[in-house]
Amino acid sequence: MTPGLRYFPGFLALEAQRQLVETLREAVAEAPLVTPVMPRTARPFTVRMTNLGPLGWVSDRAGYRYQATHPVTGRPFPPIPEQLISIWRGVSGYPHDPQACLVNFYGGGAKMGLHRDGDEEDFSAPVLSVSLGDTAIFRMGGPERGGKTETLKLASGDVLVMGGQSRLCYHGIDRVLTGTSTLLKDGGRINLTLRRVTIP
Ligand code: MD3
Ligand code: FE
Repeated sequence: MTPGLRYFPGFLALEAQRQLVETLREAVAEAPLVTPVMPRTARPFTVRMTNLGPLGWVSDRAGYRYQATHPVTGRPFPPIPEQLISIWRGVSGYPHDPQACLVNFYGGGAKMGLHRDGDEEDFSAPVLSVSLGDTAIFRMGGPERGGKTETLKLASGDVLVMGGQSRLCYHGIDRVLTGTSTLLKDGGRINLTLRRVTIP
């Protein structure tokens, strides 16, 4: 495994997962999921997204960036749930709280191409991911595009921490295995990524 990548399978018990989904339902009612588009081409993502916390990651014709307000409602994003902050404090090993929680929703057929997370200023902070709902095939590569890759199944309740060298490695979601979880009423997968954006 890539140095700096830490995997915690089944980190969240079922009750904790249910509690988080309930909190997310309320947050998404306030800050609805949007279908982002790729810069320049305006090609839509298959993943729908929203954010929690003081900053949110958005993609539109103009580019990728972090901003303080929801791209459709113009309102600030709801706060990052305490449950997530406490996971971050417990496993990130980073002395400052996360500033952004990107919420990715994968419905039928959604995937995410191989990419690097490069829109943050602070690469010394890890990225922490929490998976909920259907299992995903996650692909992890190295620091260069075209290098060798390996896959890992991410199931509901799994936590992944990308620190050190893994922080700038290529990664993506090949596909989601429909019907592998009953956590979400209408199926699908939610991935939450907690991030630091600015230098402390
Ligand atoms: C490895 N999300 O939002 S989470 C993303 O499941 C993203 O929705 C995927 O990639 C998802 O940017 C993967 C696991 C993950 C997140 C960030 C990483 C792996 C990472 C950053 C660097 C290396
Ligand atoms: Fe990513």
